Amino acid sequence: MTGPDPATALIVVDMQNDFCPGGALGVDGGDLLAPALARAAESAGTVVATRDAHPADHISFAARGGPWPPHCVVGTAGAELHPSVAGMRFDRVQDKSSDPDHETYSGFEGTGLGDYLRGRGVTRVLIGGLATDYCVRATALAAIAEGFETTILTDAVAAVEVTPGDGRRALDEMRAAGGALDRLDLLRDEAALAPILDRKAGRLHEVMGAAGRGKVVIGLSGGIDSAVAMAFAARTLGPEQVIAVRLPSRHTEQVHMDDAAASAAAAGLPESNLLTVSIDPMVDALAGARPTLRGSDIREGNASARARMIVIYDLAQEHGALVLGTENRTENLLGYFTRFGDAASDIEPITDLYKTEVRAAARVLDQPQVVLDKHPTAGLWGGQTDEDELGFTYRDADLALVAMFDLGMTPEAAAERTGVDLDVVRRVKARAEAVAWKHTVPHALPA
Ligand code: VGL
Ligand code: ZN
Repeated sequence: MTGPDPATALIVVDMQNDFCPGGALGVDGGDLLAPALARAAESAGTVVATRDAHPADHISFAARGGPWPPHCVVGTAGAELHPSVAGMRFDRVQDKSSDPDHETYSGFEGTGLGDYLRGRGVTRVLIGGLATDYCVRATALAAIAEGFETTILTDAVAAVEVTPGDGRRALDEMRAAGGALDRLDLLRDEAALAPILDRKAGRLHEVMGAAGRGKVVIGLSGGIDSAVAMAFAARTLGPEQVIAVRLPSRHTEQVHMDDAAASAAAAGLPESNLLTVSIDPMVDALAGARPTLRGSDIREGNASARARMIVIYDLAQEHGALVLGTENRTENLLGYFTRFGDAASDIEPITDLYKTEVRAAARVLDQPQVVLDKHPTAGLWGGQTDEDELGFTYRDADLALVAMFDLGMTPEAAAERTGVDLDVVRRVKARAEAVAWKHTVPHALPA
């Protein structure tokens, strides 16, 4: 986005103290949106802030049977714009929902905002702010209904999530209604990932608490995914609580064993928490029972992944631990995993991070440079690299997947938006669609 476009307006929805952490209705991450909003503002000729502006006896408050605690009451500090955006230059600050007996989430309802924007020659609206599943949603749907070409900036919004998934569902609904989704940054960098890892830490504690377990076991390959999952767990639970196991086969090169050890050391694991278990006896036994196994790289690779799974689960049983998985979003969407092998786990800490983002997370977690720099490999056979096998680079795949799967773009729009070759985008899409069946484990057949 370059230079302000007079036909474009940015609507900054309800970035108020009460909707930010510490406020009456604080939204996780609401205080972190300002940099993205400021960047979006650079491309907009008009910038509008909306504010929830309730009277003290508003119908949406619990005292009157509504769903919310008192919030954004006019004249209170909670109703003020959050300090992170208070310095932005707004052409208009639009108060809304001031009628005590009427709840409205939309910045357009009864405010004259549509006429104001049209009067300034605005045809295109960008939307960010709070909250994705309430006022952003309603304001975006109203902007679409008013005839504005409407884009919701998914990295400049945050959701209340009364029910988990509400944010995603609201975005899908806005897109289905004719809105477009976009992001300031297609892939998240270190600065964006640091607070995400902090939030994941809270979730990990919750899961461990519910299961009544304090430890995790993880298979360490020497690659970046298991390094990041392990380092995140070590930082969150304490390094003594993480048992890492290297699971070499006769195909495993020494460099990966060394890199795994370097990762564990960087994460502060005591040496006694780094184990090594060869899977050769297991795979040899299987090859004895199934003599044609050795003739097929794919069969031997899958058998190896499943042998590792058995060892990891046995260690978890022995130590009263949960199994920590290592799958990233790129591998997940591309089906680049073995069902009941590397895909088997109790907890998946990085399954929402694209490969490129896992690398950024590794920097947040101070993982060694050798691990950051190496070519990703499933290590199924010597010299193998994932990118050769997939036929495109992870960076291109990540950009194409974000554009198509997170933002709902067509392959043509995705190629245009990301700069990735249309032929590569189409191949990524074809692969993701062909392997979508792998995500359901197992397929039940209700009659
Ligand atoms: C909002 C809940 C209640 C919002 C306003 O701004 O999204 N959410 N009032
Ligand atoms: Zn409200």
